[in-house]
Amino acid sequence: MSDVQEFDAIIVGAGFAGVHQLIQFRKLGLKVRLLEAGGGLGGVWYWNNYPGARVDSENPIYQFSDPELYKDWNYSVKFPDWREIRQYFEYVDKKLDLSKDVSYNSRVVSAIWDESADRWTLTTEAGTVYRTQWFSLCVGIGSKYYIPPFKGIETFKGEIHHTSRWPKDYDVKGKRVGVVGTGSTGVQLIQDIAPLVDHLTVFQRTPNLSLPMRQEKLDLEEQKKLKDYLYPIQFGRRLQTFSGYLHDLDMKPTLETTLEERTLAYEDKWQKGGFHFWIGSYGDIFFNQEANDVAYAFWRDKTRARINDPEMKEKLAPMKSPHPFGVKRPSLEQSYFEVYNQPNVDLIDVNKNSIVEITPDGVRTSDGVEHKLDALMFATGFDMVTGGVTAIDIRGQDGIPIKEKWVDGVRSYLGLGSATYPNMFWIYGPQSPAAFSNGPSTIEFTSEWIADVIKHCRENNLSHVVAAKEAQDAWSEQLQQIASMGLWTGAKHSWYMGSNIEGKKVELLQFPGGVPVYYKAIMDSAAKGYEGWVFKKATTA
Ligand code: NA7
Repeated sequence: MSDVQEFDAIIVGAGFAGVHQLIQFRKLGLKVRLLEAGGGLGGVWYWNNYPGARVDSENPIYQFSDPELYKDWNYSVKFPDWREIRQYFEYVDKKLDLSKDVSYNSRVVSAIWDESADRWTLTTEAGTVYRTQWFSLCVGIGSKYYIPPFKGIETFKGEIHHTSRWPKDYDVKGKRVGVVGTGSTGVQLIQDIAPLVDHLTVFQRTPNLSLPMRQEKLDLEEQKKLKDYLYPIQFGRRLQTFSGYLHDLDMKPTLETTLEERTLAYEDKWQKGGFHFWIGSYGDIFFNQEANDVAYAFWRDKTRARINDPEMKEKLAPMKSPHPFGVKRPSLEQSYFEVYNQPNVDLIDVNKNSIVEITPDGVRTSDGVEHKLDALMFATGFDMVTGGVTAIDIRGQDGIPIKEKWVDGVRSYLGLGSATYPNMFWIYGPQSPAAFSNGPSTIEFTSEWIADVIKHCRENNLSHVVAAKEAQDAWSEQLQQIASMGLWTGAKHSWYMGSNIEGKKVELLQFPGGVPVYYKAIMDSAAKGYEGWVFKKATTA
C-alpha cells in the first residue's frame, strides 16, 4: 500500500461543480485532489464537442458569481458554445492555478468506505489508489452516455459515434449523415449540420417541443458597465426564482387569465426567447393538463407556421401534443424547424417505421428501406442523473454498492448524500434541483453547504457525518409526493423520470419544488445543527 496517495478530500469530476468544490476545499485548507476522467476542465463541455453544442442557460449567469472571476471575463454571446465555455474554464484555471490540484485522465472506478479508519479508498481505472476522509462526487447528470442496443451496430462501415464522443475535426461536408434522436443534443446537431451535409436522415421517436433561443451578441463595453451594479443583483436573484434563472414562473393560473392577457404574456415570453416560455411562464403547466394544452396550442401554432410540408408539420408539431408541454426538457433552437424545409433532409418517424437493424451501409427500417449513410450519429442521450454515480462501485458502511441500493429507486437526504455512505456528498446530482435549474445557481450554494459541514466536523472533532435513514426516507418520499402532483408521467420516454433507459426504475430523479424551497431545506437543516444527519466523534482529538 506504499503508493497509496493520502488526501483530506477527493473530488471526482471537473465541471462547474468540481471546480467550485475545489475552490471551497482550498479555502478550508484541506489537502485536496480532483480526479477527472477527461483531459481538461469543463465536465460536459469537455466531452460534448459535436457541431452546435451550446448551453441553454443564458448569460451572465452561466458562470461563477465570484466578482474576482467575472470582472475579467466576458462571454461574446448570451448562449455560448462549447468552445467558449472551455475557454472560460481555461481562464478560471489560469487565474486560480487549479490544474496543479487536478489529475486528468483519471476515471474513478470504485470507492470503498473503511469504517474503522473513517476513510474512503478510491481506485482509478489505471489502478491508482487514493485514501481520503471526504469524498465529493461532482460527476454531473450526463456523464454516462447511452446507445440503444440496435441489431447490427458493429457492422456499420462508416463513422459511428455517440454525440458526446464526436470525432475531433470530423467534417460532415458532402456526407450522408444519419442522426438518431431529437433531444436537446439532436436538435443542436441537426440544425448545425443540415446546411453542410449532402443528405441528412433524422430518426425521431418523439418530436422535441423546442423553443426559440434568440441568440444575442453581448457588447463588451455594456457588460463592463453592468458588472458593477447589476451582476451582484442578478447573481443574488438566482436564489429567489424557481429555476435559479433571472426569470420566474408566474403562479397565476393560466385559465384565470383572459385570452387577451395570456396571448400577450405568451407572445412576450416567445419574443424574449430562451426558457421564458417554459419556466418563465404560467407554472400550472406542470400540473394542470388544461393549462398545459393551452400552452401547447400556442407553441404548436407558432411552430407549424415555420414548416412548409403538411406531413412534416404533423411529425414535428402534431395537432395533438405528444406529451404534456414542458415535462420533457425542451431544447433551444435557432433554425431547427426550417431544416425540415430543405430538400436534402428526411425525417423518419420510428414509431411508424422502426429501426430494424444497422447494416454495413446504413439503417434499415421496418418498411424495408435501407437508408444509406456515410456516418451515423447517436444523439440518444445518457443514463441521466444517476448514471455517473452508479457507474462507480461505491460501497459504504454495509458494503452494498449504491447501484444495488438504488435498483428500486434513489434514496438520498436533501439530494446531497445517502444513508450508509458517510462523508460522501454529491453536487447537482440525484434528488437535487439539478437540471430543473441553471447549473451554477444550484451548484454554488450546494458546494458551500458541503464545505460548511466539513468545517463543522473539523471544528467539533467529528470524524464522520452521514444521512439518517429516517430523514432520507422522508426526503425521498416527499419528493415523489410532489412529483405525483405533476404531469411528469405523461411522457413515455423521459430522462427526468429515468424512462429513457430500459429497465431503469421510473421515478422523478430531481427535486421538483424549485430552487428557493430546496435552498431553504438544506439551510434549515444546517441551522438546526444539521438535522437529519448523524455525526461520529473522532476517537483522537
Ligand atoms: P435526450 O434528451 O435523452 O434525447 C435522446 C434522444 O434519443 C431522444 O430524442 C430519444 O427519443 C432518442 N432515442 C433514445 N432511444 C432511442 C431509440 N431506441 N430509438 C430512437 N430514438 C431514441 O438526450 P440529449 O443528449 O439530447 O440531452 C440530454 C440532456 O443533456 C439535455 O436535456 C440537457 O439537459 C443536456 P425519446 O424522446 O426518448 O422518444
